[in-house]
Amino acid sequence: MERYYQKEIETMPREEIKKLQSEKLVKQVKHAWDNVPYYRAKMEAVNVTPDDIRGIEDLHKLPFITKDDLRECYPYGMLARPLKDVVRIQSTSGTTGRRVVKFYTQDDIDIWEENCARAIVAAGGTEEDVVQVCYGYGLFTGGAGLHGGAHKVGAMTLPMSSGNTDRQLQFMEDLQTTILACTPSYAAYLTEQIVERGLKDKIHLKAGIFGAEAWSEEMRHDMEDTLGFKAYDIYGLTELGGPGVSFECKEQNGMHINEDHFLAEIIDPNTLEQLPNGTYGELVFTALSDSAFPLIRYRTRDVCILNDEPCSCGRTHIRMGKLKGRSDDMLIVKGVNVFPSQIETVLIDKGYKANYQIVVDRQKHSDTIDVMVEMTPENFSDNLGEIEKKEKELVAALKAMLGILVKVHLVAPKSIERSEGKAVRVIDKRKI
Ligand code: DLL
Repeated sequence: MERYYQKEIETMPREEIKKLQSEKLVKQVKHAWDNVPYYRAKMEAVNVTPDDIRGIEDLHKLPFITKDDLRECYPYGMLARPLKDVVRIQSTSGTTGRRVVKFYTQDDIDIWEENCARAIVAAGGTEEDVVQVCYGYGLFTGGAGLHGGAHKVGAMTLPMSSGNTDRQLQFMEDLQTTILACTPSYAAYLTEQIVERGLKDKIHLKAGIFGAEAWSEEMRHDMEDTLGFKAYDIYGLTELGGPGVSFECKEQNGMHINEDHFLAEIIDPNTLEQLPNGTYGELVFTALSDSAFPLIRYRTRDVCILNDEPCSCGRTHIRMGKLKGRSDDMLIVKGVNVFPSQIETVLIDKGYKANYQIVVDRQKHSDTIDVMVEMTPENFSDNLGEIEKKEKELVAALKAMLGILVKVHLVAPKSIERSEGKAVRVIDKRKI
């Protein structure tokens, strides 16, 4: 029987979900208007007041919030509660400009952890489980979110944080970890190490909860086939609290959005018009419950599709498809849109692993794209003729997928640096 963390909410009829969202939206808009002068000014600029918002059908009238707004408001400009009510912050790494700081009241944290608990239960987790959390702890939301979620489920939680692979594997074996939570690139590295060190029979994993970066279906199957467990996707972003905005169920076919807390839209990033479900576009979220940091129509830059068809797991919350990438991760090479995930799909399909790096450059006014791909121990060769043949095969497959010619360089196994957190897949020298 399918297990739920909050069955009543997770299986609520759609009409009721919409009604709940409408009620919460009206309150949230008023809360932001009353307490965030910056947001009030944004609403006034488009001649909208809280009285104009009577339900989710009026959402389109509201202005968007972007990362630039958050940077402008740094650090306290979006805070909607007095500091005495705030108990925590988490933050982005801030590699591209000012950091984003997200504030939480205790209620905000409880809801966030419950969202993560829903994800763990949907992946089969119970109080019998041993959950090894190797997302980074600290300012990054991954560690804290899954840690809090695992506690709420009542599972035994291993607060490992990322890195120190020897220790990760030792604990995984000794304490018989059943659920692994980390980025998919670190999961792939751990999988590789488990095989290499001959530990497969000593590992008891039944599920993985992997997110924080894009990963392909092929990568999922590769890990699942190697370790004999189920790998589930989980999505979230710091601005909305962290992981647990959405998560996969046993169907592994899209991530259920926790719609009692998040209202999702897909928009055309150019016209900013709402798009119907089933169309690719930019994901926009309104946080319906966040009290300290109430983001309304926040543009995530993530590109995906929404699916409102019923799911056989019984959850009624809408699903978002695997992310195609971020609109700001999307490379425009020779005028063509290229997502790293498309390249990954081809590589894994052709028997390689997700150990690759894409280098984009510009020479004589023309873009170049080079893909370094690690050979695996199974398809390794040091015969130049054979390497060239394999490279040509990949060039042809990538041309078919992307429509442009890319250069492929097969490199020795283990020569591309492994990541313990989010992997660095793209080096765009045009921006350097
Ligand atoms: O990555 C939160 C998180 C932690 C999610 C652990 C899942 C697991 P940020 O560092 O703020 O927060 O990065 C958010 O990461 O806008 C997406 O572009 C990307 N991302 C997150 N989850 C996924 C996923 C955390 N499942 C940004 N698939 C988001 C693809 C993802 N991309």
